[in-house]
Amino acid sequence: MTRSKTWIDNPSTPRFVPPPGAVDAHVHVFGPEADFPFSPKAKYHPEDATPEMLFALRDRLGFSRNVIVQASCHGTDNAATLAGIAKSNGAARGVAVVDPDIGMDELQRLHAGGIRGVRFNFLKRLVDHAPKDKFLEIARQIEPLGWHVVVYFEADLLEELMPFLEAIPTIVVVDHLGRPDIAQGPDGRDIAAFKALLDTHPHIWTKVSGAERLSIHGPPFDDFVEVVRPIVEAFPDRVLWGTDWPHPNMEHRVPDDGTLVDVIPRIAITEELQRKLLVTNPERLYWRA
Ligand code: 0GY
Repeated sequence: MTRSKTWIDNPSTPRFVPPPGAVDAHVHVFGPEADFPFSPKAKYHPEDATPEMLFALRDRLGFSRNVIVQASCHGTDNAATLAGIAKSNGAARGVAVVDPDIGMDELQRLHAGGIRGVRFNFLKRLVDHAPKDKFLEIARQIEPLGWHVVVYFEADLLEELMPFLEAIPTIVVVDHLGRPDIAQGPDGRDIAAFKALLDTHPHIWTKVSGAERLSIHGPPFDDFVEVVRPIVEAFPDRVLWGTDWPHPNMEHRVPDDGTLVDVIPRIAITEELQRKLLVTNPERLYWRA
């Protein structure tokens, strides 16, 4: 398999200047493969995207901190994510992917290494199995640690997942707004169903990320802004934002991270909304202790 490269080395410098302490709350590290081989079950084979590259990007974009989310290509071996956090001098925390038989000792080890959540991935193109009963077992185990759950699914699964999401005893953060069809517009079926979910479930948060994945028309992502700005304004205390660098599986449309950052002041139009989105909300989930 050819190794895929899904990021640009010299993204533009954004016009938007993030507030002090800003967190890019959805990034990954890949490898380096020589130290941290990919899972035999990985569905893509990326080039190395190292912590050093991540921190250089963070500085270029004007962010202070990162949340490193375990990517599916590393399976349930969180070593690359932990190594990234360890190299950050306290400027990164992480989200792990774990098996249900993990046990409290290993969870404590992950906590000491900066992990503050677990991710459940429902995308068939990324994982072979998404066992809800096992995921709930994991959610019950991580609750006493004060962690939360990150869930990645697409809009057509939302209705089926409702009882599962309701049964999770911790805060739940949905990746990329549950991937609505943006072509339906701000009053479309998908985003209306997702908004109803947030309206009726105060424990559910969302990452208002993924402009490059969800937009039909691409930069400057007007269609994404039109759909997502009302979500930020309706749920200002339950939203996070991330670049999603190094943008797994985006080889067909590799984004410019600077352009992505310039979407922020268009979906969070006041300084207060920007501070909540980039500082206060991620601090609550990742830097409480
Ligand atoms: C993302 C999106 C994707 C990949 C993964 O864990 C992963 O491999 O999350 C995707 O391909 O949509 O958020 O990174």
